[in-house]
Amino acid sequence: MKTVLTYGTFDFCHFGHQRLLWRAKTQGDRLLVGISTDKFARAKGKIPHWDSMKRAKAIKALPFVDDVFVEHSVDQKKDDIKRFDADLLVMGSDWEGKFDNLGIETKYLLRTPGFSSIRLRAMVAR
Ligand code: C2G
Repeated sequence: MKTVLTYGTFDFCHFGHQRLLWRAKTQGDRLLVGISTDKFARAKGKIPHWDSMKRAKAIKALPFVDDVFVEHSVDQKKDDIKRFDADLLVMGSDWEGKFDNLGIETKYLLRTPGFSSIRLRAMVAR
């Protein structure tokens, strides 16, 4: 059973997020997704339109996501890798090189152009 981990805010759960998650799932048998808390999202400079409960439910509802868990900090990955006995970490290319040397393989998949939570938030705010 190959377990894949990934993490994110996933505000609006848009196509770019879904495409990352779908590609991550194809890399293994089980995909577990860390959903940033509202507090951690703010620490990353984001003000999610959807709160963490809604963001987690939207991601959990995707058929290629096996489960979600809480991401409180960018530094919890080593503990999560042990907790879930993970084999692979997958992140979008905007994180290229940021999560190497965690003791498991890390793959960075190209971001999907044209989809951004920031732009969606601006559209909703009008
Ligand atoms: N993503 C993508 N294409 C987009 C937008 C996002 O592939 N058009 C990917 C990002 O690269 C990331 C994932 O989707 O791997 C989630 O995106 P965000 O919610 O923006 O993630 P972020 O807030 O950067 O949180 O510890 C890691 C952080 O929690 C990642």
